[in-house]
Amino acid sequence: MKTVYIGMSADLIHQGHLNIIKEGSKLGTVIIGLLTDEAISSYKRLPLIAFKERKIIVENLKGVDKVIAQNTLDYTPNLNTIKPDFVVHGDDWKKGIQKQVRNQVIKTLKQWGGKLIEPKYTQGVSSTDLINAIKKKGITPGNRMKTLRRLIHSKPIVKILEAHNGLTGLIVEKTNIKIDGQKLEFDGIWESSLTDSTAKGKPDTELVDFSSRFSTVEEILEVTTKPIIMDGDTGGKIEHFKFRVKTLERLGVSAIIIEDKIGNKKNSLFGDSVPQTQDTIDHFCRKIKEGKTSQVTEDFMIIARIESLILKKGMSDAINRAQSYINAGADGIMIHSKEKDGEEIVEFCKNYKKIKNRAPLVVVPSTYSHFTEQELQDLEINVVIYANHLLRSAYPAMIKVAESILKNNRAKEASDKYCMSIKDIITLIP
Ligand code: SPV
Ligand code: MG
Repeated sequence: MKTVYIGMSADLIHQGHLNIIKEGSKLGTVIIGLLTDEAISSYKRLPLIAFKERKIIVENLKGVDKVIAQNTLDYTPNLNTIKPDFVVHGDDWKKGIQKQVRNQVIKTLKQWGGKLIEPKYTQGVSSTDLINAIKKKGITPGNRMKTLRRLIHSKPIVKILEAHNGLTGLIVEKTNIKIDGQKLEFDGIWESSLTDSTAKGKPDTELVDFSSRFSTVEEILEVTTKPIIMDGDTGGKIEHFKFRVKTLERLGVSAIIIEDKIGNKKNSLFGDSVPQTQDTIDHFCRKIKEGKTSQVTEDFMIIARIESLILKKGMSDAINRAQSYINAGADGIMIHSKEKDGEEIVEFCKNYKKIKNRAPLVVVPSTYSHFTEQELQDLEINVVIYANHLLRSAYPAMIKVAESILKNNRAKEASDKYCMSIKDIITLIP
């Protein structure tokens, strides 16, 4: 009996998949190399259905004899192990991002005289179109919530951009570019206390209360499907924090990040130029523990943010706190710094590697913005948050327009130079 290898994502099974399997089963025993979530998200999006579930579905399809994991987009490792007589794939991969993969498959098969069989691609049905149609319908709170954990698990680094209202939420949701056939987009949304407060003309001191912050979250939730990380400031009183965790879970928010400060909170980027008090390890650990005990789902994440470097308490304090917060049940650690060179972040990361039960690490490179995502990834950072950039870019544009109208006693110059057309603005939201 000949062996047939078929690589597939099988996120949404359609007749195209069934046709490939049927063609494969005419040739011999069919082994499906099911792409893992990591492999799929390395070149497109995170699959809607997680690997474990996709595996059960594919194992039960007619014509499939065995399903194994394909851990990379590259078929070579699996092909070298199995040495199949045939690989079957639709002929659509001759162009685009998969072209290289195809060439590699042909080269590898040649070593033992294997053959690539390419049935005609089934026109008129594509998983991407089906998924886009599903996405248009929206997402349930539970599914949205668990996406963040899945992303952290599947992607080398998760990219989060700030939003402070529905429109900026839409920008994070929809903005994408294509480089070398690969679609690049943000993975999720940071609901920033700084930008939410600033957009309301208020200081970032917990003055904008949680009722107001939650209503911003609702605005964003209504027009997006990507996971949301809530900037929870200090988390407030432990008694209140427990309720907030439940509220966020109900909404489908994926995580809250709370910072280990107490009392009159000021924005971290002021550093120690304003009075700010760090919480005790014991008290903050209690907040984490009580939050974790009160949550209803297994998916929601409580991420502990360490302010030791901001408040000049030293590296060993920061590391000590990271270990204590993880022991208290924190699902992740955010280390913050306002230094421009990023050196203390590099040092923290080196020390953090040695920590027991390492939890995902989050950074906010607002001041050390020259670090590339690859550099952060090399430091084993799991999540990067671009925390304030949509607001910081919009504000100077608005000031310019206001000044131009004053200077010219009319709007024409501002309208011509700085504004999108009336037609574009009225059709911006479909
Ligand atoms: C925020 O975006 O509100 C943050 C990050 O908490 S920072 O402004 O750097 O403190
Ligand atoms: Mg904040």
